[in-house]
Amino acid sequence: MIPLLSVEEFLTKAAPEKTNSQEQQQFLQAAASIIADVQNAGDQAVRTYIEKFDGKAPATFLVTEEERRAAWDKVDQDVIEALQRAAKNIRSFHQKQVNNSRMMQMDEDIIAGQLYRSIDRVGIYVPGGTAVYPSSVLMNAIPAVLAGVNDVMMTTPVKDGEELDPVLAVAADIAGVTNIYRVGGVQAIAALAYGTETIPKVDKIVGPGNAYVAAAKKLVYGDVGIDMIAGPSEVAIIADQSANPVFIAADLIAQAEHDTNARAFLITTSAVLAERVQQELVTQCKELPRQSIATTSLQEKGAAVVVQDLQKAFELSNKLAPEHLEIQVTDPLSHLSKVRHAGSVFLGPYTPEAIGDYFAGPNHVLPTSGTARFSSGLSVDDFVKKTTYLYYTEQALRDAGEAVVTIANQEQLEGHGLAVSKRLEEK
Ligand code: HSO
Ligand code: ZN
Repeated sequence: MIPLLSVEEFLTKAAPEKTNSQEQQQFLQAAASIIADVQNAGDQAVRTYIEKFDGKAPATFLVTEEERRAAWDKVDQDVIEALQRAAKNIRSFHQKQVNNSRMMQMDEDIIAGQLYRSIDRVGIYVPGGTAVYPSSVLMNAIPAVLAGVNDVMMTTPVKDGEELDPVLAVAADIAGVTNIYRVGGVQAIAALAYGTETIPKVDKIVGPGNAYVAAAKKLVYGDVGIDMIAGPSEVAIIADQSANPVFIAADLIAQAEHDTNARAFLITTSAVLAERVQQELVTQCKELPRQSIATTSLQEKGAAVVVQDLQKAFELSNKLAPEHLEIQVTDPLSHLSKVRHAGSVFLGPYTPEAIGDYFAGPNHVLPTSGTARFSSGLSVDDFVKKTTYLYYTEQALRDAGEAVVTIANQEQLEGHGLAVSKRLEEK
């Protein structure tokens, strides 16, 4: 079910796909022409592309207050309560990331510091189609609201101009989203980046999307900020002989059911466990509504490998830098220090990735495709900028003056040196 490979084969299969492939170039080209049209023709172009890709366009893009209120009656009470509980956990985890501005007395005559200021307006892209994830609304919007962002603009596609999925409206309310627009795809990214008559321009766009949306985010980056370019979701599970094959198979399947490109990897020190996981995968897939997606992704994108010891297991995992890493071994916490690169780590048999996807508190918007080597999951930091500041007294400048003039002369920027020495000559 999941191919059992040698270490070399495993590393080749688990290596992320290149982002500058020919296919990628096609996505970029298609996105670029839609973006240019939206820049030129605003709402009219957005409408044309919705009609082209999503069927009928909605009468108005903005979801009204009444529609948002009415959505609450259309969602089951237990769903609302579960989302509220999840939001509370996500809020309390992210609350601890809120950094306060800092003032530092460097020495008697110098004050330096950092101002933390939130971004004014952000756009949250929420995918539609089969992947309607209220959990992603919470994960994207809650850190923005905690950071102090004033306007949180959410865009999401709807089918044939119909009403917004009410669960997304409820999640948006719980998370504190300001406006919701019924627009998806590249046209939504373009509208957020450059503004149209009805959709205001934002300063940063966050949230996952398909390959076209990812290409569009790449193209608008620089004119606006973006969180990351999301690739297919991944999990790597490190397991020893003590791990429970039922749990491991369930977690591999949970990953694989996302879509046929999702990637699930097992790295184990036990050949017996690998074999039992295989059997479990077959059994558990039989009962799964998304059986065909899960089996395709396990077979085509997944891989398992048996290694000689946990040291080697972590070495492989660090090479992958997986989005999610589960550590299902005896005394899992004692191995945390071996993790060098991973988006988010799940320790022990009772911490499935699913608890993090939905509920526990850490963000589920995480770096994929090996980008955990150099980047992090979404957090409050994504919605703040830091402005540094300085205050020097005359004495402090006098103490520094000579060194500054020396460097200025070395760079042949005499004016810089003069900006210091003029002040010191005055008296
Ligand atoms: N595993 C996804 C998040 C998600 N799962 C949303 C279910 N819904 C990426 O971390
Ligand atoms: Zn998931």
